[in-house]
Amino acid sequence: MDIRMIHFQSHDDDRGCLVVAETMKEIPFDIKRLYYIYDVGKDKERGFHSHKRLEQVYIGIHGSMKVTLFDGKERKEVILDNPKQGLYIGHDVWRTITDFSPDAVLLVAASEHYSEDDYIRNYDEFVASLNK
Ligand code: T46
Repeated sequence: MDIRMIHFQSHDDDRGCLVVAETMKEIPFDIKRLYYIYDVGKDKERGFHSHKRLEQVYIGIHGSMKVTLFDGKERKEVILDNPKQGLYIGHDVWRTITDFSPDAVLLVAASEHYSEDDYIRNYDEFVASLNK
C-alpha cells in the first residue's frame, strides 16, 4: 500500500515546539493546496473515496482521528495524534476518517488543485478501477 508515516523536524525548547515540513523533502511533492478540517461532530465520518492522481499528507495538528485505508489488497488503520508526524497517502487508496476527538484539527497538504474529476466516491467503482 502506498502510504507511509513521515517524521517532521521539530525544534523544541522552553518556548515550545516548532515543527518544519519542507516541500520535496519531508513532503514528497510540490504542495498546490492546503485545507483543514475541524469541528467534526461526534460519530461523523469523512472521506469514503479514493483519488485517481492526487497525493496527500495528513497531519493531525491537534486532537486525534483514525484513518482507515484500503488499496484493494490490504487494509490499515492509522491513528493521527502527533503533530510531529504526517501520513502520506498515494493515489488509488480508499480512505475513511473517523473517531475525531472534539478538539481534532486535520491539516492536509495536497499535490494538486481541487478537482472533483479526480475523486472516485463510489466504492464499487473504486474496486472496479483496480482491476483495469
Ligand atoms: C480527503 C479528506 C481528508 C472544495 O471545494 N475544495 C477542496 O479543496 C476540498 C478538499 C473540498 N471542497 C468541497 C467539495 C465538497 O463540496 O468541500 C466539500 C466537502 O468535501 P468532501 O466531501 O470531499 O470532504 P471530505 O472530508 O469527505 O474529504 C476531504 C477531501 O475531499 C479528501 O481529499 O482526503 O478531506
